[in-house]
Amino acid sequence: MKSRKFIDKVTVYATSGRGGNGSASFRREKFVPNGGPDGGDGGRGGSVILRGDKEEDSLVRLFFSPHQKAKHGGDGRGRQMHGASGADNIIAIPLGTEVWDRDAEVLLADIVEHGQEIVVAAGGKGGVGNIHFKSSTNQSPTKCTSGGEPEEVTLRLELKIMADIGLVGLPNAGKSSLLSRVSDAHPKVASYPFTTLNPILGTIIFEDYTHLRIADIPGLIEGAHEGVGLGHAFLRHVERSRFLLYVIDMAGVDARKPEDDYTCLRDELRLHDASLADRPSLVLANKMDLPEALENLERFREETGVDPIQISAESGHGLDQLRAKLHELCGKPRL
Ligand SMILES: Nc1nc2c(ncn2[C@@H]2O[C@H](COP(=O)(O)OP(=O)(O)OP(=O)(O)O)[C@@H](O)[C@H]2O)c(=O)[nH]1
Ligand SMILES: [Mg+2]
Repeated sequence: MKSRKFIDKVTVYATSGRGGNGSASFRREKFVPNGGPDGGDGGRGGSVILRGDKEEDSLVRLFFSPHQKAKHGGDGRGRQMHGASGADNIIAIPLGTEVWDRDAEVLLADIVEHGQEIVVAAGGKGGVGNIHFKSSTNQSPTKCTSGGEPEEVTLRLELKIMADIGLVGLPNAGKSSLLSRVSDAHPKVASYPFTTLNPILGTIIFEDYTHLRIADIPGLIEGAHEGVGLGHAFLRHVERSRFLLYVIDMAGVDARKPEDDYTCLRDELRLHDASLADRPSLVLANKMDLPEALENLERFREETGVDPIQISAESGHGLDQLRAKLHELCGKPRL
């Protein structure tokens, strides 16, 4: 499987282009002794612009080239020649990226739509040529202005995946197994905890061609909201999911009690962000192919008052019903 570094936070140093200088020049033509001023204006400097792009899914490119510059404007010249504008530097970033001014700690923009733009460093204005300073009292002005200074800004970009559905569960609960069965993603599945080290996005495509994006995040453990384990760094990726799927290992393969797992998950989410506990959700009882699962299910129902949807990510049991339910519940998909 192609492995790719997952980068969800980067520092970017953006510098716009300087404006071109205005020119102080005089017309020189045969038989025209005092031709008057003809110095053109400088071109505007290029801006550094961030633009949301639905095809982008990582900040990895910026991670490897954090210094982003735009071109300087050209200087104005004689014969009223205007300097060329400096080209903008337009950078495509994934939807769900927060753009922060790193030093001021101010949120500049939250890029959530395809094509949404923010100018993070505006190009310097072009200087004015002496042609504009001619007046009745000054027919030969030598005055012109310099181009505007470039802007420099240090940004922090933070990607929060925008999935329709977020999978949450303890390590080994079977989240990645489920993702690989219902979506087009093929995450690594293994019998040891913390197999998944980065969030993984998959797409579920339905028969009517609508689709939902589903995010698998590394397993959460108790204390995750305080930074224990791996999941804490990724909890923010579920913040934007419209819908949560709690994946519970109902067979208790790792000698845990499923009802404790469920309580632990809800607590961790609530402590991370109180609104997450109220997010629409479904509880999935996974590993129902194992005999212990049936026994545990009774107790789980009694203790939590929740009647989970029974599935087996291994045998495929219950997955068609689950897909149908997701289709129905998530309503209009976010395209
Ligand atoms: N018997 C059975 N085993 C399952 C089922 N689903 C997953 N497993 C097994 O459980 C183990 C963990 O599965 P994963 O899908 O890697 O679990 P995960 O929740 O993604 O784990 P982390 O990435 O570590 O958080 C693997 O050995 C799977 O084969 C199931 O429905 N039945
Ligand atoms: Mg996994």
